[in-house]
Amino acid sequence: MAQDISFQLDATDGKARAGVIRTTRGDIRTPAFMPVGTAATVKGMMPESVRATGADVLLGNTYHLMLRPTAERIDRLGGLHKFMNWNGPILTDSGGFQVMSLGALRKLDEDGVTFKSHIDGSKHRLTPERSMEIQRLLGSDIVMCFDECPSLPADRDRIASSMELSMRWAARSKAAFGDRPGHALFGIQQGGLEQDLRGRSAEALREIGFDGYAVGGLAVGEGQAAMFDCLDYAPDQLPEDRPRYLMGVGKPDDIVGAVARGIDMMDCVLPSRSGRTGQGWTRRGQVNLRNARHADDPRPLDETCDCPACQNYSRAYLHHVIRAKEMIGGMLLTWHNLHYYQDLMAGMRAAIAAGTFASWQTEFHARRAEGDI
Ligand code: PRF
Ligand code: ZN
Repeated sequence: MAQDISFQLDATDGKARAGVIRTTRGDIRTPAFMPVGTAATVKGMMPESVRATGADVLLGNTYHLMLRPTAERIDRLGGLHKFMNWNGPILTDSGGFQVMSLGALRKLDEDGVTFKSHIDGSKHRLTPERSMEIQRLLGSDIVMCFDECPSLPADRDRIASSMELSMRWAARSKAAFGDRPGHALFGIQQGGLEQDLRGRSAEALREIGFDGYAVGGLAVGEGQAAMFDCLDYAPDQLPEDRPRYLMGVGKPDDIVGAVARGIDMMDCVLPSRSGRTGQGWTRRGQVNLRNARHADDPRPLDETCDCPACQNYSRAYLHHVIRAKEMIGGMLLTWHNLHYYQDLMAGMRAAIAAGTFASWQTEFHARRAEGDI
């Protein structure tokens, strides 16, 4: 019988944690950053290149894959890992959040949500049971509960009733998921920026019992200061011996602040999406390669980076191919950005293990304050 997924905490430094999630498809070193492979691809990257940046796990999306090419087709073709040629672990989001942000004419009721596809306008329905079925057909290693996430600001009553609905859906997700050795189910805490609602949500999830716990409902318009205020207490409300995953975050300084507050996993489209529009992320902050100041610059984007973009190409070349809309522009910047994000995670893991995370953070912020040079 397949082994269950386990979480081993190796070191803590303040609230920051370093460890490893063991899965049947390989280890996930935490704190972990998960590149987003929404449509069965991390856009512009071959899977072996994503792996070469240091990624241990990818995120896939129920919402996109159920519409195209459909979960049933991926299942017939041997599952998502085989379909996209990624043999490491895959975490899949459950679809509710993407329905609310992308789907048209959404109609929410107690049982689930009906919506129209952003691709062809066809009508679809997601419930906790159907989301669990889709994530099973995909072959996801880490399955997320079906939840609802209100955008902020929202009034307290709306946040409370939405959280309560998500907790009823969490119980239904757990029942529908069943007992699947080798596969994990994560609960998702909601409750907006209300500490007591977050506490009630955490309590409901702990009562149901999950393999890991996500902090959902953040990075939805509240700003970094408000998100950090919430993260000062939200991770502490979740079990200490399970991975804690902050969904959809973020910029490098968001990620560092989240890890400092006890978060173990994160995902974000930012390094890949912004790479395709010419944004490079380095230890000195954000660099817009479209800017004319790079047109004659023979230096690499970051002279201390050992990714292929920085080893083999100049800022002038990156500027040229981005401006000319050549495919390699987005490919090189995506590679660099994912490499930078994974370097950042590796640096934090090493600092936490060494007990030097506070000085690591000071250095991180000092470099960024200098800016691009
Ligand atoms: N729920 C789910 N997916 C998500 C979120 C959430 O709250 C967020 C919020 N930042 C991003 N992705 N299921
Ligand atoms: Zn680089």
